[in-house]
Amino acid sequence: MRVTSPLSSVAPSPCAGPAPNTPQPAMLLQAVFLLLLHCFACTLGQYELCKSLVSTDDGSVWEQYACQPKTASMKDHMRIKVDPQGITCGNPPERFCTLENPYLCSDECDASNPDLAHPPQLMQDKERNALLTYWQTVTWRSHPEPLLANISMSWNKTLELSDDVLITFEYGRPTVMVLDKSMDHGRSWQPYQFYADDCMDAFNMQPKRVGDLSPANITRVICTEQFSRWVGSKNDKNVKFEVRARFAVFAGSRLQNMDSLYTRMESMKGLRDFFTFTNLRMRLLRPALGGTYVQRDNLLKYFYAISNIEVPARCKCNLHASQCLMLDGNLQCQCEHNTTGQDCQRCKKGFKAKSWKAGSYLPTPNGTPNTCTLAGSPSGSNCECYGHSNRCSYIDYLNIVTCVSCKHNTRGQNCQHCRLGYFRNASAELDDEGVCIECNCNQMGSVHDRCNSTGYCQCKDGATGAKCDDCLPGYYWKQGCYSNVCDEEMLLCQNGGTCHQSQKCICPPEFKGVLCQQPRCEAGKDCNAASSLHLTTATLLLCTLLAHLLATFTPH
Ligand SMILES: *[C@@H]1O[C@H](CO)[C@@H](O)[C@H](O)[C@H]1NC(C)=O
Ligand SMILES: *[C@@H]1O[C@H](CO)[C@@H](O)[C@H](O)[C@H]1NC(C)=O
Ligand SMILES: *[C@@H]1O[C@H](CO)[C@@H](O)[C@H](O)[C@H]1NC(C)=O
Ligand SMILES: *[C@@H]1O[C@H](CO)[C@@H](O)[C@H](O)[C@H]1NC(C)=O
Ligand SMILES: *[C@@H]1O[C@H](CO)[C@@H](O)[C@H](O)[C@H]1NC(C)=O
Ligand SMILES: *[C@@H]1O[C@H](CO)[C@@H](O)[C@H](O)[C@H]1NC(C)=O
Ligand SMILES: [Ca+2]
Repeated sequence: MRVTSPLSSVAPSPCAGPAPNTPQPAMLLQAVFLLLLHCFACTLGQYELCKSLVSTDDGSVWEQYACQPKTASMKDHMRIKVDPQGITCGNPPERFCTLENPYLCSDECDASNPDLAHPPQLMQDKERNALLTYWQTVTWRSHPEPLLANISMSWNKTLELSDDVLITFEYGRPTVMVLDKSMDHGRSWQPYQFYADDCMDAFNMQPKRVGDLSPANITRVICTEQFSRWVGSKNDKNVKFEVRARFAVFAGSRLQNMDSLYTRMESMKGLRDFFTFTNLRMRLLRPALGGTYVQRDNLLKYFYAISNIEVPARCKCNLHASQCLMLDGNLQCQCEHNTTGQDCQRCKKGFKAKSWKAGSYLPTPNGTPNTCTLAGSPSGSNCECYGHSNRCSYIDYLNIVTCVSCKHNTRGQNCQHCRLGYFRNASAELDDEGVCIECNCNQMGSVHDRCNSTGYCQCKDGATGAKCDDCLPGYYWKQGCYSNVCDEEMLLCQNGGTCHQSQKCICPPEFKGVLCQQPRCEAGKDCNAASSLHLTTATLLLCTLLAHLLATFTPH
């Protein structure tokens, strides 16, 4: 693995180094301990350390804390895509004017000339010598067709916003735009904020400001008119997604009380997720107009131009890492607490005594690390239950410790087996809640409700299929499998009878028997007449009797 740039590091402080692990005089030990304590107070409130070596009378031990990476400028790591193709200006070269100087259309955009080109990467470059660089679109020549552009930003990493997203527009901010976010790498999207000079007109939404929101509805998606109005392009170029103002609702105007915010993050449903994303997308729906309507005689002054996109955020590491590094081109949490995965979202192999949990900000100021523990290690629960039980009991006469009330359909001393009627999910780890799958044996078709380790039930005669809900050839299903009475091969209905659902032959009136093999009357003209449906049971009986008598007296 190639490490290219650290995104965060623990600030050098007297407590960052390991404490002495050789025996020390008691006084010195105590001094070190006090110093360490002091340092925890100053750094751990920010969750910048995952663990620290602490000296005690029994020697040095690691203490673990909830931790998270520092905020970084995620603009440096974002992948930008602009749609539709051909929206970027300069191919072919074109002239444009500005809203301040609408009749001096002397500016030129030319993709083939580095000095006059405005490619997408100029939205995320570092500007040197105060030289403004920006991405620019084609002009609105095709009016009244709308001038639309999408800017998609992806990181291939779950991130958490830690300050305002700031998009800087040159030559005026769009009069209508939407900021979207995705939390699943672009598979699904949701609006984050609507922006318009007239929210009612553009989105049929009441205009709101973040300041209008109360703690209870701080995660509401709003439409704001604050960043879309024309105030002269020089005055305000920024479109904001306000994170700081939302934080301030809980943390105070200068964010002096972050603990209060973090406490809310734990307790208020959806608050943390509101700031979480993997992708962002801007949908630019109408450019700055510089007035109330579009001047059709000068469409060269309408376009979008963005000089910078600032996305201050931190990697989401589930409070299990204090560093997030660029490795092989992707952001990756440097997981502690024996966790692993891009977001430290799993326990490491062999550390699954309990099921994985995100770290917690609570109790403040150090939080709870929720470390993954070695299966069977004394630091975990004494008896491993793979997260399916949190109670153990000592059974005297067997001299064993066993898990009590295994959940998730598990059973066994360590909740390591599946209950009867369930089987082991081969793609799930032992500590997964979905480790046991119901056998689901067909009640009619199976001998009992248990199945083997691949989910196959034991079938009664004639039944087949993993769940015994199907019949073997030669059998038909009717709340269980029964041998065919008739079929199209061996058990053919005779004398023009037809086989009904393998269950019975439907015979022509003159024949009877399971396979219609028997004429109703073997002799006597009356019987032909008897075949008519008007016959009564009595005459039928008489007829049968006659036939029988005839058969008896026929000489051999
Ligand atoms: C922008 O993205 C939206 C959502 O995927 C899509 O419906 C729209 O067509 C896109 N617009 C452009 C100009 O590509
Ligand atoms: C996204 O990140 C994961 C984990 O680091 C990596 O395996 C995957 O290849 C990355 N995908 C892209 C498109 O870079
Ligand atoms: C949020 O709640 C406050 C008071 O509870 C209310 O005045 C305000 O209109 C709500 N905002 C939105 C966008 O619903
Ligand atoms: C796992 O966590 C324990 C503390 O519970 C720690 O002592 C140990 O060093 C960690 N192991 C790894 C491989 O990170
Ligand atoms: C088996 O486990 C996998 C991994 O946890 C899970 O995605 C899947 O839904 C489980 N299957 C069933 C049938 O529960
Ligand atoms: C479970 O039963 C099915 C059907 O009898 C069989 O094919 C399979 O090999 C069995 N699996 C095991 C692990 O015994
Ligand atoms: Ca720039």
